[in-house]
Amino acid sequence: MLPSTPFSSETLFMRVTSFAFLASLLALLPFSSAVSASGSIKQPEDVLGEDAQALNAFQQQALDTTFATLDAEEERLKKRGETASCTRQNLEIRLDYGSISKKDRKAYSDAVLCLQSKTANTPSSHAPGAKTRYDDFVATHIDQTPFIHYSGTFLGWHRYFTWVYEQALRTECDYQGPIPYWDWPKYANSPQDSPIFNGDEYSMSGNGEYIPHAGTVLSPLPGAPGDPIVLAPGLGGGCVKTGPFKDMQVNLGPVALPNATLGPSGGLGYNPRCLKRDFGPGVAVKFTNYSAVLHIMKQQDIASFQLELQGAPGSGSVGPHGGGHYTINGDPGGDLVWTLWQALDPSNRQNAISGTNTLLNQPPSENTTLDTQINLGHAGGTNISMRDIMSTTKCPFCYVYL
Ligand SMILES: *[C@@H]1O[C@H](CO)[C@@H](O)[C@H](O)[C@H]1NC(C)=O
Ligand SMILES: *[C@@H]1O[C@H](CO)[C@@H](O)[C@H](O)[C@H]1NC(C)=O
Ligand SMILES: *[C@@H]1O[C@H](CO)[C@@H](O)[C@H](O)[C@H]1NC(C)=O
Ligand SMILES: *[C@@H]1O[C@H](CO)[C@@H](O)[C@H](O)[C@H]1NC(C)=O
Ligand SMILES: [Cu+2]
Repeated sequence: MLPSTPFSSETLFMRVTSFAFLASLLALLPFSSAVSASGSIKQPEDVLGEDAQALNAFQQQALDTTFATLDAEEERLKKRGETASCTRQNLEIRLDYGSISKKDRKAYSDAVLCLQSKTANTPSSHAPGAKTRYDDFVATHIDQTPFIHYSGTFLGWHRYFTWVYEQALRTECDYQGPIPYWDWPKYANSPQDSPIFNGDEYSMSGNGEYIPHAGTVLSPLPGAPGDPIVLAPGLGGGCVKTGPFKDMQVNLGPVALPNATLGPSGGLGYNPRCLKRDFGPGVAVKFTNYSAVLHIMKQQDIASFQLELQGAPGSGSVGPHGGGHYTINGDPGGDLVWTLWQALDPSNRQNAISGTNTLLNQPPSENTTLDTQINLGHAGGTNISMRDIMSTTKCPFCYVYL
């Protein structure tokens, strides 16, 4: 259930795709966006602000509930002589990039580089620009953007997408660990100094070279309510010259980036160029700070939750989801916040879905339900129903965020 909107569907599409992702960076990042995890591996409690502490408390509560649920399920099956497939023992823990060892960070970026060195599964008749297995994921996201943002499948689709990407890193590139995530608010003041983007050999590469430029302006339609959203310019703008991805060739896109013309074949054509980035504290501080993320966690129903996460159209906010995109020009997903939010009230939230099968219901489509099927095209995975991806501790998944 999405509110009526002051934007035309075309503008919405442009606006959403512009911050929904930058095709070039899509799969480079851990998709799971971030709320700070428990204080134990993060800053000590006493240096955390009130909002960060409140988020930690939510996270603790969510974990306690999840463990209790897992134990109860294990016990229930045991009584019937069956074994649970997801238990405390085999539960995978997704950690913040900065909380894993340097060796593991290197293993992760190596695996992504490996995926970028393998031949694509996408037929060139479908996406001539898809050259690598990594590109398969980018192409799928480009293909499906009109159905997977501001739609009922938004959260579920990104959860499954992240998981299938993780599987590809493991089965095709020998990656062992769980996929790390990017702890947004923790690094909001200075993303360029965070372990994930500081440009050292253990990072996911740094910012683009600095090129003086103005900030991006996202304007609503003439006559529409709401002021243009002016995003502060970042500290880069040019090609990435540091870290593991300094020589990366981006093949697909761009897709509706501000000041960039649409790439050939609607973004699916071959358009080789360097990897560019432009992040800085301006956008991150404004949209991905602790109070912004806390605000989302406090939403009581799924419609408000996912709307606030993406930024309500016309509200002047791009939301933490959009803020994350603009900060790094990648897809930050939202699985972590959704996972936490669900666990805070499982009986009401586990299976809650809101929205239709198209972006802001343009063109009008059916409501998304538990029976709605999603698929990831040539990226991998199977056709799977929303019902089967609502819990991160039920098959095929078995993970939590810490
Ligand atoms: C779709 O969802 C909306 C909002 O929850 C609801 O008002 C409407 O009745 C639903 N339509 C159908 C056909 O179920
Ligand atoms: C976009 O292009 C306009 C006109 O060429 C320029 O003034 C502005 O600085 C550009 N914005 C960005 C973000 O590059
Ligand atoms: C934190 O985020 C909220 C919501 O986007 C914003 O209104 C507020 O100004 C931000 N705080 C800072 C210090 O920028
Ligand atoms: C999966 O879904 C796609 C698109 O909805 C459909 O074209 C395809 O036939 C389905 N594949 C299977 C194996 O059901
Ligand atoms: Cu997306």
